[in-house]
Amino acid sequence: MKLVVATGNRHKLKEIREILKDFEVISAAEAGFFGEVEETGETFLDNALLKARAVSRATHLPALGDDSGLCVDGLGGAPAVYSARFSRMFAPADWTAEGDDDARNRAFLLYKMQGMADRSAHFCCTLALCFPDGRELTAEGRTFGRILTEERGEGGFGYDPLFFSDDLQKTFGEADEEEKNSVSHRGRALRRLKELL
Ligand code: ITT
Repeated sequence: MKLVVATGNRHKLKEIREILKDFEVISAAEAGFFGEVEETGETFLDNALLKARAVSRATHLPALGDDSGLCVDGLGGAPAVYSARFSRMFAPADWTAEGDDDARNRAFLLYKMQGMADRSAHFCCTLALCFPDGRELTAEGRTFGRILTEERGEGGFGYDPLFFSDDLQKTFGEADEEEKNSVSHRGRALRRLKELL
């Protein structure tokens, strides 16, 4: 089965390709989609559906949307759907940090969690697979752990170097791709979706 991944995030695309080895997975650009989908939803499910529907409609192919994020108990579940935009949306004007969005988000998370004793957190991934004929499948995966006080490991992306996995007993930044995919929110959601298919 051929499907388009409705993401602009190359790390997500790589993980999805690795886990859906038995599918023909193409990027949105390879399918001729260069648009931006506005993520106006308030839930992972809303945003996953927005992305998948837009790309399926435009390309006339089955499209997979992935909306995911980190939920920190001590922050009331934040940043959740705002994970990618965390520092851009919520950092005060006098807060500064170096690096790309991922590095700045990690630095802002550490800043927000200074002195916090409860560091438990989970990643959530909601997938929506939308077909050109209007059929839709959705699946969710979670993975639990805690947020360290400093980064460990160079692998992965986003918050991975700060997320100490309960399952792996190391950070996702220290894990290799196969280890991360075997327990990650995205791996779990994709395996559930395959069962549904
Ligand atoms: P698309 O919307 O184009 O798919 P995005 O990166 O904007 O790309 P999201 O809106 O779903 O995607 O935001 C996901 C953010 O959550 C991502 O940028 C990371 O900060 C974080 N995140 C999600 N999955 C992650 C993972 O496996 N490891 C580390 N951080 C992750």
